[in-house]
Amino acid sequence: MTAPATPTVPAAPSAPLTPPPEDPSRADPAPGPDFVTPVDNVFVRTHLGVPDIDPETWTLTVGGLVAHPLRLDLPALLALPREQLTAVHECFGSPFRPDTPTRAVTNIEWTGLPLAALLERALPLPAARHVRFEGADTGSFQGEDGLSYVKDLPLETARRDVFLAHGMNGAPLRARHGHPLRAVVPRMFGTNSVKWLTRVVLTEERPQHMFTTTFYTRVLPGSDTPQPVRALDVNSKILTPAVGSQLPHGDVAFRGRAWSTTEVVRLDLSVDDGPWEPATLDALGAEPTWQGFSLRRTLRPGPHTVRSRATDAAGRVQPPPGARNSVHEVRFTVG
Ligand SMILES: Nc1nc2c(c(=O)[nH]1)N[C@H]1C(S)=C(S)[C@@H](COP(=O)(O)O)O[C@H]1N2
Ligand SMILES: [Mo]
Repeated sequence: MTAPATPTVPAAPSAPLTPPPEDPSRADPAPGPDFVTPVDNVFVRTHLGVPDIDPETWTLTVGGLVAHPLRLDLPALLALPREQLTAVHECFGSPFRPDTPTRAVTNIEWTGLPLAALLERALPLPAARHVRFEGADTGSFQGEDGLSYVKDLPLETARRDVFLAHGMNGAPLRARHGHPLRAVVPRMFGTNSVKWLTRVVLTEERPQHMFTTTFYTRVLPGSDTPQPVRALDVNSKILTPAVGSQLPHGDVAFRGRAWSTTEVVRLDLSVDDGPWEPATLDALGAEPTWQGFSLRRTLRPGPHTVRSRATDAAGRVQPPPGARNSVHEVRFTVG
């Protein structure tokens, strides 16, 4: 299959944004005020549906260019030393509309183990350069049948960053979030975090696939070649006031979250087209989580607008409207 430079599909079909069959009424929930997002409030993204997996027969294999191919069943995996990772989890949005903001974002406490623990046992061969991750979900997407969900990363990136999660917020993963095992790639868009993981394959070349080289590519500022959708953008989201809300009085507490691949070092708010003013911003801890921000203002009755703009330690700033991580704007009314 050859990879077009940019997706040629004009509009987003509903497939990537469709809630799973098990809960057809589920729309994107709001992440809420909690630092760790309750599982019920976490968005769900499936391209091929939720597979029916029997945990008794499920296995994970690590193969391809390795000296010692591995096959682990669930008890073997659960018996390995456990670690925790709290990380921001953001959906890139439709692969057909890479410039449209969605701000589907949450912060999750994952339980599992680093992929590196398995790679140490599998012993990658010198020719291995890339890692292919494959989920158990199969189906059709964009007219191609018999697809599975496949992503890839450079071997060194995968060895450094990929976490294999079997728990989410202290409980086993739910079916729709990848039970019994999923990849989690901190500081990257959720599309890289393959759910229902069954196969990890080390290869010399990048796999050519619908979800690796055809879709989920983007042209980043300062480049003219499409790159795989990986690193998060600097971004922020105002959570309160909620979009379109009617507040009883003008003593308003603005609150929200900011995140990036590195620490967000400044968060500015602009109220009613006024100047950017720095909000109080929580520092980034040891883990790749989101950061809270807040600012209080007393406002007159009537319609208002608030915008948020994050700046990260790498000097990246949220751009004006027109980009997927453009400044966030919320309109609300007082009185
Ligand atoms: N196997 C598989 N993994 C997948 C997907 C998928 O469709 N199949 N969707 C990806 C996308 S686009 C996102 S944003 C995240 C969503 O994870 P969640 O549904 O647990 O929030 O899973 C990723 N991993
Ligand atoms: Mo996504």
